[in-house]
Amino acid sequence: MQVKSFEEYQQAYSLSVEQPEQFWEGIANNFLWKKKWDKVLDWNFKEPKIKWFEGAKLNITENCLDRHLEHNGDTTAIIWEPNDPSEDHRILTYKQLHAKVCQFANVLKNNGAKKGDRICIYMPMVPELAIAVLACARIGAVHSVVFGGFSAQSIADRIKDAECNIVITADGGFRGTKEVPLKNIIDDALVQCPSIKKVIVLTRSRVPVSMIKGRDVWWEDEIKKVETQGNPDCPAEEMDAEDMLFILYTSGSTGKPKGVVHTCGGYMVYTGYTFSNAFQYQPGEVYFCTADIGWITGHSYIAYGPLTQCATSVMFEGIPTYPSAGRLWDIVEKFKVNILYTAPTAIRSLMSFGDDVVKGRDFSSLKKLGSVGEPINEEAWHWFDEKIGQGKCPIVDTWWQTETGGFMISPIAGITPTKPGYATLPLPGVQPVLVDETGKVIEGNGVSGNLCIKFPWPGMLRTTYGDHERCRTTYFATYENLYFTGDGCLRDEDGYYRITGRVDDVLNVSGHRIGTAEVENAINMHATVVESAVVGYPHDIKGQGVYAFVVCPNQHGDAELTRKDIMMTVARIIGAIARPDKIQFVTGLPKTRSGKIMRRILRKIAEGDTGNLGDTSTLLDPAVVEEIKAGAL
Ligand code: 6R9
Repeated sequence: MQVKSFEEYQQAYSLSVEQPEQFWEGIANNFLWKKKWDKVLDWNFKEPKIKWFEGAKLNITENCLDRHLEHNGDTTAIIWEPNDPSEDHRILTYKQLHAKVCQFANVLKNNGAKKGDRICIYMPMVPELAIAVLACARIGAVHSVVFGGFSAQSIADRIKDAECNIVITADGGFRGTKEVPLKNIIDDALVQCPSIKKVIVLTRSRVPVSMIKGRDVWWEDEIKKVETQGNPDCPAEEMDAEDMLFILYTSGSTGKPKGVVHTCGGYMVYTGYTFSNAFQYQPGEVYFCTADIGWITGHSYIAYGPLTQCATSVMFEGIPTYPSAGRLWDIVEKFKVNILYTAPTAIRSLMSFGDDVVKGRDFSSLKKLGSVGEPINEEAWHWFDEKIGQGKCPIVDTWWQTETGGFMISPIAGITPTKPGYATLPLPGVQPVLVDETGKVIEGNGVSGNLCIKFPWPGMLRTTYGDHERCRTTYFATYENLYFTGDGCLRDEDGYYRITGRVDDVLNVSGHRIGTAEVENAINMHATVVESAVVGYPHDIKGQGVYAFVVCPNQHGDAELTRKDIMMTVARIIGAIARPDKIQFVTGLPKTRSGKIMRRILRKIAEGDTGNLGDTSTLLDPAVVEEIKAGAL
């Protein structure tokens, strides 16, 4: 499955374009199926309809676990490093992970879970999170993992949208110096969610929590019940390749977050193939992805992808700056990490602590580095390359999205010549095109445009949960017969791709996707706010910061207090991750005569680029611009 040279990459790429079905069939044959497919691919981007490996039967957990047991049962699957370095780390071999997944799958069954049910998971980064995810997949239940930084309201929205019937959570979780009261947040969410019949609570921080009779049960008690039942195994549910595997909510330019749906067969093949190739994973290597399982990166490249390849993964509960800015390097040294996959925002943040933190460190185990989540600036790229990689580790800058399921444009480690800031070339099976505003395909090199993909790949989203039309209009209606990514991109003279960032109203704050409309809605819910407009601005560490222009004439208390009230409102409605970095109070927003907010102007002001604001003649009240400029933060 792994290409071994640039020539092999080119051959694989050509085959994947000329005979995609033959190409992917060859890749799929490397996996374990209960029954093979009748048809490799059936598709159109009009509806859209995307079906890969139709008629095939499988269970992804047999590919992640069972098939490794005979020869690699004692291989380490997960090395878990706790938030607090004085707490012991944990190791789970494939055999142990398999046993725990089966056990918890039986817990789910005992609590009424069935194939097709949607189960919400809101947990800290502990091995039980991976176990919960895999246990759902084992019995054919659809998981919907919600990142621990989201608010009760956001959780409730997601539970209602997917009509979940079970929640898996923990009493609390640790992140740096903070304790997150997960169960309390769930309790707040569930006030709005009558569909939830059971809440399974893992003990982690052991803070006092309310446990409601008949609804809430402790994870550990339920495991004991399974043990007394004396049935440690749980046969894997037979799934159709196109059965739903999971839902993961992500932000777009309008409305509430949408539930991106991935299915069993194609997603498995795609994450396994891309993990194996981009990182050139070799047996025995220790791989460390610093993401949280609550995001797609954790789903595809902590949980599923690496496990299908029998990899050894480090899973980290904490944050890179706790207890010191050397924590990631402590972990690299402690477990002799060979592959480190992290985000530009983490790199920039660690850079800012100066070279002392990296001086004298033993980075000799590192062989390959990876970056994901946002464009990596050249300064961060070079620092990563020189200070961490010691100039000897290829950096794979992997461009992809929640919707794509896995890597799309990325170097293959040690094989594709890299360039700072470039995601380089499409992986086999990926056919990118650049289009102009009118949808015309831009040919040739040395060009830029909006990034689209013109042919399906197995890991792509199939729909948005409960609203297929939304999937169509968001991704497939902007340009005919193309999947539109929402990203701008340039292709240089060598045909290398560089992602330049979102071209829609989606912000990328510390690698997290946040919709400006979502933040505006939250701000507008504050009692004294009349209206608001949210834009991004360049932020040294986060990549982008959130800048809010807020009309709020009747403030209760002084401006500073009102600012804090608004922050609190956003934290309550969405979660702390969406809190504005800057709030500027204004008397009005720049609007056209038809009432549209001219965001272009606000963006420029937020960026501090007020020299030339362009044409403001269509504004209803140009004077408001002068006021906003004068008050810019
Ligand atoms: C995997 C993930 C997707 C958006 C995407 C783009 C940005 C991700 C990138 C990158 C430049 C990279 N993005 N990786 N931009 N270079 N290597 O992050 O998924 O959370 O859905 O975000 O992130 O703008 O459209 P997701």
